[in-house]
Amino acid sequence: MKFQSIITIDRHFIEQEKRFPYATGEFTKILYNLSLAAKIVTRDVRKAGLVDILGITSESNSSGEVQKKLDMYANDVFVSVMNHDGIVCALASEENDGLIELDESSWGGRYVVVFDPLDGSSNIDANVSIGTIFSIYKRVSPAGKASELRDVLQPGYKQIGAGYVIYGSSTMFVYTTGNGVHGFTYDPSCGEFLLSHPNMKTPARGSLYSINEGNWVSFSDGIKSYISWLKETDKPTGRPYSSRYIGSLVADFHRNLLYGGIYIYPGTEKAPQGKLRLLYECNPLAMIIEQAGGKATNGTRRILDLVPKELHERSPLFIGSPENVDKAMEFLNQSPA
Ligand code: AHM
Ligand code: MG
Repeated sequence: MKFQSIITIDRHFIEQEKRFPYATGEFTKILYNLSLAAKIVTRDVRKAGLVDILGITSESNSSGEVQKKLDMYANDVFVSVMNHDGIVCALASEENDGLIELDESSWGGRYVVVFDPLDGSSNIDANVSIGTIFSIYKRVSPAGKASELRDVLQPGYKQIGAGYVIYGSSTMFVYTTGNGVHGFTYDPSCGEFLLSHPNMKTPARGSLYSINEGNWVSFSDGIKSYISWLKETDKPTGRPYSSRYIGSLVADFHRNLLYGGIYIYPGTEKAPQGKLRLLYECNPLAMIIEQAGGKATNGTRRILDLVPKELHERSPLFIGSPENVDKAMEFLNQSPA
C-alpha cells in the first residue's frame, strides 16, 4: 500500500517561512499558536453538549448581542495563547469593546492579531458548524511602548496573514500568508492538522448563492433584481442557482469557496453597513478569497481597500467566485442601493 506524504501544519508553516530569508520565526509562532488555540476550542466544542458550557449568559457583547458561554471561552483561549510570548503587541476581538489589554511584555511585539473567536454563535445550541476567523498585521506604531489603535485600524490589503477554523463534521484550519490558500483537516487520533486541501482555488463561476432572504423587503432594487435573475431558468448560465444559507459565515464561505458561488450580506435601509464586521469577518475572508482567485466587495469598493475608522465597523459583503461577484455588481450598478 502506498502512503501519500503527510504534511503537518507545523511543517507547512516552516516551509512558508523559508520564503523570507530574514524571518525570525515570530510570525510562524503566531500561526502555530492560532492552530493550538483551534485544537483547544475543537476539544471543547466537541463536548459542548456534555458539560455546563452552553446556555445564554446575561452579558452582551459590544454590539448588544447576547453572548453564549462558549463564545467567551473561545475568546479566552485565543487571548491566552496570543498573550504570553511578547510577539503580539495588539489584540482585538469581536467580543471585546476596545483593544484587549496586554501587559508590558507585549510592548516590543511587532505583530497585531484580530479575531472573531466563535462566529455563528446563534448556531451553537443546534449543533450547526461554527468557526473562528483571524487576521494578522504588522505593527505600525513604534515598538517599545504600548500599541495604539492605528495598529489595528489598518486596511485589509495590509494583512500579512488570514485564516479561519471551521468546527464542522471535522475541524479544518484554512490559512493564507499571501502565497495561496491551504486547508488542513484535524486528525484527533494524532492531534495534528494535516494538509488536505493544498493551494485551494475557488471556481470561476458557481451555482450557489447565500443570502438571508428573510430580509427581502429591505433589500435594494439592485439586489432584488439580481436574486430574481438567479432564480430564472436559463440553461446556458446554469440557472436557476441553488440557495444555500447556514447563517454561520465561516460555513457558508467555506462551502462556496469549494463549490463556487456568492455569499451576500448587504446593507439595508435600516442598517446601511449590513451586519458583518470589517475587521473581524470581511477583511480576513476577503484576503482568502482573493488568494483563491475570487473577489470581495462592499458593493462599490474592494473590501481590502477600505480603511477602518473604528474597531467594530461593519460593511456590506459580496464575496465569492469572480464571475458571480461581477454579475452581482452589474445589477447593483444598474440600480445602486
Ligand atoms: P456573530 O459574529 O455574532 O456570530 O454574527 C455573524 C453571523 C455570521 O456568521 C452569519 O453569516 C450572520 O451572522 C447571519 O446573520 P443573519 O442571522 O442576519 O442572517
Ligand atoms: Mg462573527
